[in-house]
Amino acid sequence: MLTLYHAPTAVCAAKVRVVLAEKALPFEGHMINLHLGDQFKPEYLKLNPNAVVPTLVHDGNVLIESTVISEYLDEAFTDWPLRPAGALGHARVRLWTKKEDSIHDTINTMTATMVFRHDLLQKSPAEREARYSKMPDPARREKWRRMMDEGLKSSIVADALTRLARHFSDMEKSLSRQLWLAGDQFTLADTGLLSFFYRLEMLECAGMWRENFPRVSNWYERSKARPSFRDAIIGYIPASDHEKYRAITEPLWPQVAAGFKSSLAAI
Ligand SMILES: N[C@@H](CCC(=O)N[C@@H](CS)C(=O)NCC(=O)O)C(=O)O
Repeated sequence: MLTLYHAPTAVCAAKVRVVLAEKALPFEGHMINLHLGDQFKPEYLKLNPNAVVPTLVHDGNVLIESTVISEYLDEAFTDWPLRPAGALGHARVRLWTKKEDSIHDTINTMTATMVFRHDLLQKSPAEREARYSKMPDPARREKWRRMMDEGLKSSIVADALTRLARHFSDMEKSLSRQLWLAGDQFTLADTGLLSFFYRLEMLECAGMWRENFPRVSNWYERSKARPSFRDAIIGYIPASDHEKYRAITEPLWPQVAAGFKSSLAAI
């Protein structure tokens, strides 16, 4: 029995839902309301001391970290493999998923400075501080304080844009040699990025790859055509979120585009 603690729009949770969908694995879902702070409740912290989603429970065993969970599922359920057989194939996939773990931070940065900041700035400084102070990791607390104070002008955003530019460039090179990121098979290297791309698209930032990386654009369109994308990502996102994100982020894109252009020139 598989139980997934997740949230509809959380990109790391969606990453695991894509793996479950690709492998046709049924699961029982428990929604954690991140806006209401369910992730900080003592009973959830016992499962995931980092106060984040996803958490997977398989036959009573608790697993955290989306990449670890994805690899676990691929190893525990061998139908519809998402890695090539053998040590070399696993290593090739691992190289991508390792990079993707650090790319998650850039998606968090762009979402927080473009959308969450818009909401949080409507709260009082004391309410904002109360929210940060619940985050178990001091570095994460500090990052949130700075992102909320500095917004898109922050050097945290400039750093995120540079890391994204490098990542797209690495993808473009890899996709010039093969169909998917780790070879000619669709693997965890690909599944790990899809919800990140969709989030950037929701933030009206798809121009980052559409205007600069044709192979990456083609890879994303092929990935989006897979049923798992519809079932595990799009199907969970309410239309109201799309409208809200578009209204907030469309006017911000020119500023992000200018920063991204400078990052591209510098890599
Ligand atoms: N490295 C973790 C990151 C998990 C993570 O940051 N999850 C976000 C959603 S994508 C979350 O739960 N955030 C809750 C919060 O910010 O309070 C993983 O890959 O599982």
